[in-house]
Amino acid sequence: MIHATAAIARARHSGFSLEEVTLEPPKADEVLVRIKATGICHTDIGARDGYFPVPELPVILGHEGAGIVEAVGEDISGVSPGDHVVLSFAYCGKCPNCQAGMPYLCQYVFPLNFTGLRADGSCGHCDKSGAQVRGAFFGQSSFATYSVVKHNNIVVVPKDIPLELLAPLGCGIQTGAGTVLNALDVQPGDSVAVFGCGAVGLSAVMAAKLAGCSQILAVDINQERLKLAQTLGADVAFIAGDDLVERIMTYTNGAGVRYSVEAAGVPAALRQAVDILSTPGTCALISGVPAGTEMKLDMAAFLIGKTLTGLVEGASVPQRFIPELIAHYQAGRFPLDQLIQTYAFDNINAALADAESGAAIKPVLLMP
Ligand code: CXF
Ligand code: ZN
Repeated sequence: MIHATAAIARARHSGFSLEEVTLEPPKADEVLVRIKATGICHTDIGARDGYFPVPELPVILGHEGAGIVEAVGEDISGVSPGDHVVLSFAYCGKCPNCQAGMPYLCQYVFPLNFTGLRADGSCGHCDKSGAQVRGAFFGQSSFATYSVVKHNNIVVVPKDIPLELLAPLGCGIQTGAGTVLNALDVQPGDSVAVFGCGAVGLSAVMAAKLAGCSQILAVDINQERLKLAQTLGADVAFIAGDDLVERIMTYTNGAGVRYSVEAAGVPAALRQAVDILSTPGTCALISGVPAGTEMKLDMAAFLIGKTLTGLVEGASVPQRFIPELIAHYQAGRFPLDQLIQTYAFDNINAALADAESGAAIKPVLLMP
């Protein structure tokens, strides 16, 4: 058995408790990773609070882990003990969507990422009393000092970049940047408006800058975040409000924007993100809202060439896209370090509170 310390979610809307747990050692197709850093994403909070389909508590959450490989099962190749790795979402690799190069649309995305059980239905984690605790959240449950993962979760990364900077690439940063670079495939000269300047939205801003967009508009309710968006590449910042559509249409001389990204998780913001589109124009809906959240749109607008597309994880193949983003960071074109605030692992509840209040953009926990 592997002995680890994990932050266990035992109750909705409550802090996590740090406890000693045991994990089953890696099977033939699994890898044991010593987690050194992990980001906190709003999906962790949503899963704890019952907005995402994790069937029951207790559970070990966390899905932006990064660490060092300690052991590999006998069927594993391409990853060795000592490698630095970033962990991303789980996918089966075999279903038609995975085979077609779209692992983010894996047909088993919910069972593999949200049930808290491994693909074979086993649990793998026990607490001190021997009771089972769900793990395998996004195939990794990285709010722990050790994680046992499948090959598909793993991206091998350079050893000379601190793991705390790389951890959030596994979800939040890849989601925002991938939306702009992989899904919308913006071109130099395009205009893009980003709604919501959290880690996902700011990653979209950085990606739009990287891609050479000529007009990058940032929208948020928080002035500080808007200032940061401008430092990271936004040309202009708009404080959110009922008259936003009017203000953006005036700013764009009535033309609207070619692309918009809804990363705020607010139905009214989605409506505005569609209303400010030029024709043709495409809005990407990427915020993780609870199932059942409804939106109201003008149907007629779509007749004249507007598109609304929804996507997860920035339509990324992590093993390809994360190394690309790391290369951009190394070249000084993608300053992801600007988003990150670190906390000691045993301070996880303060980090969670700062994520919920918005005091921290991307809290990253440092494991001992
Ligand atoms: C989430 C976004 C909302 C749907 C499930 C996946 N991605 C990661 O946090
Ligand atoms: Zn996430």
